Amino acid sequence: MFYWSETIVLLWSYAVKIASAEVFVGGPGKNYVTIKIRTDEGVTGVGDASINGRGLLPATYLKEYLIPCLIGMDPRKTEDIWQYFYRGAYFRRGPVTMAAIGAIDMALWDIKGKIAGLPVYQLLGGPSRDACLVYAHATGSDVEALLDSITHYQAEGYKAIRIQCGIPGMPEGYGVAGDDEDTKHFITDFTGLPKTEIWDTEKYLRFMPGVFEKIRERFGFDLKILHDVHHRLRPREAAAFAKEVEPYRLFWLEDPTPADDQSALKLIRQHSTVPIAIGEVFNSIWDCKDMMEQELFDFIRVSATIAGGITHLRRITDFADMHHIRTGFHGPPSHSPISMAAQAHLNRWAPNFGIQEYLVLGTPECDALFPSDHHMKNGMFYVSDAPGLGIDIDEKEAKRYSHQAHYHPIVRLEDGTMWNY
Ligand code: CS2
Ligand code: MG
Repeated sequence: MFYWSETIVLLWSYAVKIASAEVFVGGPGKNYVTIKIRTDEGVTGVGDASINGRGLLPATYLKEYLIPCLIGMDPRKTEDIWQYFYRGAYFRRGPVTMAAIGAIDMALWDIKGKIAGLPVYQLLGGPSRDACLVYAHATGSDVEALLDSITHYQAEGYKAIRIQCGIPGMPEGYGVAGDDEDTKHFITDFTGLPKTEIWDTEKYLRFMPGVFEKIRERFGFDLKILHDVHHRLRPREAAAFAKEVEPYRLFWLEDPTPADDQSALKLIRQHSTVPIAIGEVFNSIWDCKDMMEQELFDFIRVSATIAGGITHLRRITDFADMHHIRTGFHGPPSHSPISMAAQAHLNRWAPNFGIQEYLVLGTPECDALFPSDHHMKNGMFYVSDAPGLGIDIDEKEAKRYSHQAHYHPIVRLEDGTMWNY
């Protein structure tokens, strides 16, 4: 039997081609880099390529090198297009390349979902859970301020909270709130050169365990607490610290050592069972394959934005699962809500989901720029059931913003030696 309707659907789907792609740079107080791809049938998809402090690079990579090749391709070939740009670059990997490939990949999954009439998590294998646990950031310049901040987030319903505390003698430190909202949300100074922060490992190691003790005294052990060392310790120091904080039962200890040293975690593992999270600076499975095989950590922190989009994150997630590693994808405010949406679909699917960092600002300006009905309730993220990623960029709103150069702070020891931010 010959069905005309099926033939028309087949003809339509065979004909689909990428007609155009546009890159938008900027956002409310942010340098979001967004690609919007359009097919010849008018179906659109969006992706995020934001790199904090280096925003123009992925935008240029997309505009000058990838988009010219993309026009005319079949948008449903997510895997082949990913391989085309990854293998085709010859000089592989690196955050700029992987962010540009990742943004295209997110947009193509978005289009694929819209063509199929399904949310992306259904295309990945369907839901493994109804909603996904997220963690918020509590911070204080001293312990009392930190305890107040935890109380605030707990009252909002968060079950998992990252804690960062000012250290006496180190007035400004990573993740510690200043007086204004900007510092709290890590928006670095939009003028001038990088600001300098001072770090002292001894002061940190002496003070920080007592902070965990006070948190447990005040909040008990039901609250999941996380902490980010932000690459500051040497392996021996990190091993001693991890051992000392074991009684406070952290959900995770993040980036205890510089993430580029693949063997630094071995010493920590030999001395402590504290769960380790690492990977927000990784952009490829090849940055962590050996560590995963050796089961040196417990949560993988890669992001869809820096690590090649949904296609590559799915591959890393599956490999992680074989080594008892759960996901804890990076969710900084410098990545756009499109990145959060892409990760939310992976989170809803992944059998080895762990937790999601959640810092999207949710201001009216941000919601106007990226309309979606993904939502948060009681510390849980609920994924939209709209076909595709369930998020868009409002092109008119996008025209209001442009790129503004800014830097991360840099870190020096008290004697002036450069250290790790
Ligand atoms: C942090 C990041 O979210 C985190 O865990 O380590 O906020 C990191 O400092 C920024 O992404 C750097 O741009
Ligand atoms: Mg971190």
